[in-house]
Amino acid sequence: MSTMKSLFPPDFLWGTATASYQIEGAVNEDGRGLSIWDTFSHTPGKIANGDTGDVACDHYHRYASDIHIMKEIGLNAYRTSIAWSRIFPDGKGPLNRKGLDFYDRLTDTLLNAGIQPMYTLYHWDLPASLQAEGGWANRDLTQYFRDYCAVVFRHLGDRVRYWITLNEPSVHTNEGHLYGTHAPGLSDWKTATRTAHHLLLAHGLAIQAFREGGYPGSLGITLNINYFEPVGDTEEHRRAAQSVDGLWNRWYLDPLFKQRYPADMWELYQNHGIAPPVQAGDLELISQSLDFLGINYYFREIIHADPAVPVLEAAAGDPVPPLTAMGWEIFPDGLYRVLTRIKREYTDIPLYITENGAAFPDVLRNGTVEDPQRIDYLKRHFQAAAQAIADGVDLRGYFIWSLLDNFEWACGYGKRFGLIYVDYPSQQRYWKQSAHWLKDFLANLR
Ligand code: IFM
Repeated sequence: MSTMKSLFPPDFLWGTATASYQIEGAVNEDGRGLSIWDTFSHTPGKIANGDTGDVACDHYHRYASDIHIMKEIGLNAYRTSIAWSRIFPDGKGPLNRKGLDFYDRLTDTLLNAGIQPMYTLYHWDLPASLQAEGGWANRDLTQYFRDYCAVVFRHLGDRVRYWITLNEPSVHTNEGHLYGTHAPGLSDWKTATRTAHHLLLAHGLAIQAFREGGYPGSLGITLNINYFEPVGDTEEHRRAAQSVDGLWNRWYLDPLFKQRYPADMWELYQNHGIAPPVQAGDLELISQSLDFLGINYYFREIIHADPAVPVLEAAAGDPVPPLTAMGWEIFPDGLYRVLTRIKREYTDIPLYITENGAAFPDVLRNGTVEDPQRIDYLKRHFQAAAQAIADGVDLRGYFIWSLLDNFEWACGYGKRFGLIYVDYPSQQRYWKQSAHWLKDFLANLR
């Protein structure tokens, strides 16, 4: 670990990451409108155990003590998201001042604690009224998103130094619009490819609004980039891994950094009649320069050719243990490979790991959780990040998912990703051993 000390620069951001619907609760308070996650989670059968984000970690009321925990751990940054439907309850139209007030309080409390906020403008909680207008398949949403972002920038742009337009557009597109496991629960290729294109356009319009306002901070996007490897070195398996990489990674990286959709995926989608309608100027808008790129990394998947799978003709094999409670393979070298790939194939702009972490079957005993697996997980991923820095990657920060156990989407509260254990009935917070470990790690860096 001593080698790590010299490898992470002194101004490196060390934070945790969360998202509005997963922690805030208070869904009916202070004029918040419904989001697609409210409607989805209240639809029977969609979420494990019938869980909803109605109360979640009650962070809306407990943010000050949660920030106190971050300070105690020694963190200097915090990534969370702004709930669009708190600001515009219907996604557009009348502004809800009280929604902005919450993020004002949050921002000022963070800054007073010496913690830099990094705000994501969209972490999947689309105002439900906009879903009623067709959701992201409707191109008009891109303008509504721009208008919402412009208001948030105007309000907080003087104080917030780090902005992220979208969180993981690939996961929102695929889980929400292709596989139907996330809100809004749709399963349709055409809707999915339109959604992806419109999300990227919305990102482009948000950049425009930010640049026009001349705000002092920096702006990026967060992509979920996992590592896909062919099961064997044959043409068919290589092609299968390439398609999966195309669906999840390149469909976003290429337009953002190369101003075009990947030719192989475009051809595949055209052959199936599912390519999105792209208008003149769209790709220029999408590929405007960014100040940084956020990477969320979680796992490796080993891919094989499978002619039975529609469109992609590819599937993931059984993950290789050890696994997290999500069933995800623990593969720290994948983080190194993803970071160095981005530099090699796409961009030299600063990178932040905006999410990395793991769920394990944590049990609260005597006021704490013994979670050696999480400590080991973090150590090994920190080492992979340090190696990437040593090899020239301009990595500026690392955000652990997550500060608190929280609402893990379709898995509900059953999967615990936090450094801090949340006893949901009492809303008591308990430090897991990993939180103590992180505190020592950070103290030793200084
Ligand atoms: O909880 C999610 C988060 O919302 C987005 N990235 C992955 C995390 C763990 O699944």
